[in-house]
Amino acid sequence: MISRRDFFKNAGIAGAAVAASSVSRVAMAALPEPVIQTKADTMPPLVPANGRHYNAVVTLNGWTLPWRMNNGVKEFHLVAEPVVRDMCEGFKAHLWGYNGQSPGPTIEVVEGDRVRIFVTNKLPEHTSVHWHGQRLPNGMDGVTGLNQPAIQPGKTFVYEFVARRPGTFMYHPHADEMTQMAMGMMGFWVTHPKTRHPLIEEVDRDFVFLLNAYDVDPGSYTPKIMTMLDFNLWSWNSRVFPGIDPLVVRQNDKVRIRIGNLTMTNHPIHLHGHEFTVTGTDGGATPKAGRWPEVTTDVAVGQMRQIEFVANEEGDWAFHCHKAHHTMNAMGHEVPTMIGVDHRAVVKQITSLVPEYMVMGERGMSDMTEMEMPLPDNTAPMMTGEGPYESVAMGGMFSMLKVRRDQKAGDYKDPGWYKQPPGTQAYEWTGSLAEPARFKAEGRASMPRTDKGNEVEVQIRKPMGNMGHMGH
Ligand SMILES: [Cu+2]
Repeated sequence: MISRRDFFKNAGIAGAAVAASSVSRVAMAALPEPVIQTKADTMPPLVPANGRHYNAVVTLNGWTLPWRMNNGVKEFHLVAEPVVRDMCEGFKAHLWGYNGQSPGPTIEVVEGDRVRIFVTNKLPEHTSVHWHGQRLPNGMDGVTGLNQPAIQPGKTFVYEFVARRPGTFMYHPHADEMTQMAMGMMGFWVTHPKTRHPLIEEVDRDFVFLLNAYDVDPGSYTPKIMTMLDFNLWSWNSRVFPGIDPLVVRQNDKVRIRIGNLTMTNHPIHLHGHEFTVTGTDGGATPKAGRWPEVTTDVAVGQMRQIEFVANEEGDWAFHCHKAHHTMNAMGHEVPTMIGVDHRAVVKQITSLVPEYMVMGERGMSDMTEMEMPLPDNTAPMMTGEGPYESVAMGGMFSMLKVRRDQKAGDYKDPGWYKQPPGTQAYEWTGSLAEPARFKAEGRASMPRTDKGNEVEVQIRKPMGNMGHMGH
């Protein structure tokens, strides 16, 4: 992560949108110049230069779109276009997104703001933008064919509405959705409350990200858009571990994390070391009576959740999707389970023929971490991530909450690894070991079956005919 000054220096920002005061009246009649981001770094919060003040959010491996104020209207310019996204070191994906990145930039406004969004289509096919969760005039809802004609390639449409409801939202196309979302077109939207809100607390750190998934064959660059469930890259903001930045906070900070799910399956998001409450969804703030402590919350497809907690435990705490397959990167799922199978003899024979041959997973899959098998040119290692002790052996939807006593307010810089105080870390037992006492009874001994009955032979007929592909 880099400083805000570097943000403007390095981000390749194309000028005018940032400094509204220096823009002439002629320029104000024209489109706001689009602001483009070329990097996948987590940008510091974009402190509002005008309009009502708020505590800006931090987009994980992303950024917030600057606006210009035009006669009291906040004007944004989104450009839908093909982008190259660094999904992690050594792995680039050819995606579609907005303003140079996938996901697109986060849009942050204040309740009651009048917002005008110019959307320019630089894709090879038509698109539109749906503002998920917003109260707005029907003609601004963005469903192609239903609410508006499609935005054809090369055309620009204008959406304008008042951000009426404070909360957590997202935007995405409502035109060829299967393709366009599988290609990475989506972005976050936060509407801050105008005044102190009884159900929306002020927080010290406010992180946002979207859950997305891709199917990119190892060695290739473009997602397979026909994939319905068997994706091989489970990402946060189009990044996979170890490419996802940690969420860095100061001890005792009040932290909010907002998550939206635009994949094809649910994700139970799990935080270590702390309990949180779900304080809101894309439907609004959760009434206080409906909040209870959790350490995992399921984010279903098309849902958003905002969780809050006080980060009062120092350390590096894992924060991840609890579906074990979602904390891995590209691999073949057709690998059979080999645990407990000794291949040594076979391997010796095969290696004399095929020197690089290795058996996958006979002691579990963590061997895959150290696997020296050559990877194709453009892919993410399946399980990796060098930790302070050894490899974390993770991928996909995994990151860390880093809580530090001496982290400065507003500083999001990675403080490095946490050093456990002496005597507070699990350690190896080197004394003598007694055999564990095992329960001696036979299975079912507490409720023995008295009547063994007659063995019945069961024949199973699988459905054939037009369902024939199921019976194998
Ligand atoms: Cu998941």
